[in-house]
Amino acid sequence: MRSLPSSLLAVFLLPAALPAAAQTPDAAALYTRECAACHGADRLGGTGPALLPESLRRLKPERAAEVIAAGRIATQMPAFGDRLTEDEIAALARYLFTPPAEPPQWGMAEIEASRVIHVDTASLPDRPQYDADPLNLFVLVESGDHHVSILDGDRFVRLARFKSRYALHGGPKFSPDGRFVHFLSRDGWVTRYDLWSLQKVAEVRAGINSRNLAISHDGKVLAVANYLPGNLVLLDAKTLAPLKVIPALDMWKKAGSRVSAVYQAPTRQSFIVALKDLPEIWEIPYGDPPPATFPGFVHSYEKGMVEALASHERFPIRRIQLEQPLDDFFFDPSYRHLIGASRSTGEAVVVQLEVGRPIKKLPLAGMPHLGSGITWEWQGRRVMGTPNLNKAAISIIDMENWSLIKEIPTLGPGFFMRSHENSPYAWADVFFGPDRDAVHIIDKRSLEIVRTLRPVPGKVSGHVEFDRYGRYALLSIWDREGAVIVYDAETLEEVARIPASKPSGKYNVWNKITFSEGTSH
Ligand code: DHE
Repeated sequence: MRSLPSSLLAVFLLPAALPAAAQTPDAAALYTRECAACHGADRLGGTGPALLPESLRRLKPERAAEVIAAGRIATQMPAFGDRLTEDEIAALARYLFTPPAEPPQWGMAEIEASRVIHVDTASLPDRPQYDADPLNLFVLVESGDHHVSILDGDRFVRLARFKSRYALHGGPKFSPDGRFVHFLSRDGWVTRYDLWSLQKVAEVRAGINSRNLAISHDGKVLAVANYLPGNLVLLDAKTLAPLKVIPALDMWKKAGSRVSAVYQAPTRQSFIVALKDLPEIWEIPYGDPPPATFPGFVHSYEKGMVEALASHERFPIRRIQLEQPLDDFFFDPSYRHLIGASRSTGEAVVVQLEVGRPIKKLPLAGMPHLGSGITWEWQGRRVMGTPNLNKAAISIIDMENWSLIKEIPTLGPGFFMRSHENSPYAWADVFFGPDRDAVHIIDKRSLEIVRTLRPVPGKVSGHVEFDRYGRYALLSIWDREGAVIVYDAETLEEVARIPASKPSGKYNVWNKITFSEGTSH
């Protein structure tokens, strides 16, 4: 995209630094005239993404003005620089960062009305329509041009490439047999895709601004965590029909919260919910009917839960009280313990799910990115490794006594860490700072960095996923002119390079459905 002259940029320093125009343009009218057709009259999105402060949180106001002026390459967003004056563009950008007078509504009716059925499930084939191993496929999210590719994990060729909803985030979630995969966009769109016939099956908009989704262990229910509106939405996974909307409110229904994330706890047959603004964790059993008893009824404050179960209310809430909100979780392989981190304080705590309370503060100083942690056996005990978002170190934690075993210094803070049961190595990217093109290879036995790769000097490299056998490690070059590089996981030599548009995450079907210890779930 062409960059704007600095004089113009100065005008776009929004919102506080923006000089008042002599005659302020009518931004609402401009929006209706120029933007509403694609982004919706209510700014909730249409063919283009939603344009609300919550949805634009990751965009700087000056960048929003740049996009209006110059357009966005490889999208349908045109340039308005020749049609609108500088003042008009600045007013429009400022308008997008202003909350609407009426808070937008998105409840059961809106969700149901948004549902799109692409294919009649009855017409889907009864076997994969290609000769690749359906359980060794990789689902590759290409965030540069908002596409998803399906890669054959043995031959490393694309079986399909399709347009996704705008800005997918978080790991897509697979049905337990690996046949269907579900994606979530930051705009709240859930897409169910059939990996046998390589086509979209259905879509629904579950929220306006969403965080991630989880699937029940039996593949029947999807749960979507929303910032806007602050709620958890439960969907029938097969039809994407909404089952229940649970507003994120405290016990007295006074204070509300955004929902940070939702996770599956397969051994407990429940969803675990992280709340951004309330010092609570929710556990929601999803059985139908709900179980008569539930593991962990040991505290009187769970009386509400007992009553909910007795009344056969579906999706009752068990509330686990905390000292502070926690917004990023990791689980031990038995799902008896949850490790939660607070983005605001950087603290991490261990919560025992059966007794339903925090049992230990974790000695992590660098704001762990727990969603990307992994575990392995080390000297007869289980350890977890997690990158840190604001410290150049990988933390290694003993999962029996929750002590810090080691901090491995790295070249910069990282986002993702990956390994595989059959590999002696863990891969940890450097995502921030001048060494963002580096990836460390850590020996899981010695807990030492044994190699640092710079696959494409100067370009960010990050996010690794192994194939189902642990023979290959696939790494993203995080660039619009990017690639997925396939490495031999033992020799660490490059064996293939697949061009891709800012490939963010990639997900191996087998590793996900078997809950491989080396990847996220
Ligand atoms: Fe993510 C997963 C939260 C920013 C790419 N990210 C997750 C998960 C959470 C999370 C809770 C696990 C959910 C899951 O997979 O079901 N991410 C957050 C944030 O709070 C944060 C820091 C700020 C935000 O704006 O949301 C954040 N994440 C980013 C990015 O900037 C990344 C690098 C680029 C992007 O696409 O937005 C990014 N996050 C990812 C990816 C995963 C992810 C690729 C899935 C990793 C996996 O392998 O499972």
